[in-house]
Amino acid sequence: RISRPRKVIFDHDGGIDDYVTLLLLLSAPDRVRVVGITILDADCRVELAWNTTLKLLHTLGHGHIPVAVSSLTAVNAFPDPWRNSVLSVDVLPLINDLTQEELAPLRLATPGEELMAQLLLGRGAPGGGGDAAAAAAAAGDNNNNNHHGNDGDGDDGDDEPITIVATGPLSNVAYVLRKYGAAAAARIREVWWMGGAMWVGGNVVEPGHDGSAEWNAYWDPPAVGEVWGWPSVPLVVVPLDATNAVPVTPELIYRLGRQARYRYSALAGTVWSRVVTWVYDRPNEPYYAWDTLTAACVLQPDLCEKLYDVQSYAVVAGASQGRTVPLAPSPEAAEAAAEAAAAAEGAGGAKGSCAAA
Ligand code: AGV
Ligand code: CA
Repeated sequence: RISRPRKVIFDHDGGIDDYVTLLLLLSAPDRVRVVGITILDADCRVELAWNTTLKLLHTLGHGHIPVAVSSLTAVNAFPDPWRNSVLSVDVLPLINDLTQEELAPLRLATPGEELMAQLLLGRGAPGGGGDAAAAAAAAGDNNNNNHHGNDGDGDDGDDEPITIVATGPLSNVAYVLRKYGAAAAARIREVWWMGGAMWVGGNVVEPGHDGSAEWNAYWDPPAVGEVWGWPSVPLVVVPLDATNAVPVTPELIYRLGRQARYRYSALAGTVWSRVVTWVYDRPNEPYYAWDTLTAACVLQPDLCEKLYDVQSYAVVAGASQGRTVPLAPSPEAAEAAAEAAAAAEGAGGAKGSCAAA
């Protein structure tokens, strides 16, 4: 069956895996059309992340995609060493054949959160008429059209809802829903979010925190609840429960090396090489392809073998700040418990007989 590529807003936060995720999203134009990119000043130095994103786009012939930096700020900031690591991608010779002067005009003055609103409520969007669309347009940057023309800002006459792939904190999405309400919600096909930790431990290691939160949730805990509070906005969460299965290993990078004649593979392998030594430095908590798994599931839904309907909430204060708390036991635990109960019954309730089962 031939279906059109889905429109995607890539809302990232400049981490190392966020760039591999960008490569992945650009690499499958038959499935995904990236209509805009917003960057949050979270797991990066945002000025560098902006340049790096533009350089990657330019290098791969996608210079028309609008890119804007959000003005929203942290509740709990990322550690500086992680934010600094974007420099190791920004300097890659493979993406640096353009000068600062060539880069400068590609920078939009529009705040990222407003670019997101504009892309959703674009002029041609039926749901986006009235005040909201006018406000979005007014908040915009007059230069926009110079850079992306009508290629994907939602004003190209089709009203297909847009998928948001969010690989950082949910602040931009929460902002847009808060400010533009149902008009914006109606234009969102789905939000795919890398974040949270449901039935596994978190990855925040900070004084005064109990370690139960995942960083994207911890950076802006209230944003999680705000987005989750929109029942009409379908949300697919890819939490640490899933991403723990995808550490960045030398084997992964060797595989990309064997297909390095393809530009995307060469670039992806090179970007991953910046974090591979984590397998030695922190064997129990290496770098993961967190965000990349999330985008991979958008491109290829059957990768996602287990998709659960989960009721949960996010903790916004105290030692568990940013923790995402599911309201039921994990489906695996529930299944195992049911099996154990059945086995115990089958064995006449004999003690110990269910362990082997
Ligand atoms: O918690 C995972 C999120 C992902 O969006 N980010 C990194 C990914 O881009 C935060 C993060 C957790 N641990 C990290 C992180 C680490 N060790 N280094 C950098 N970022
Ligand atoms: Ca990220």
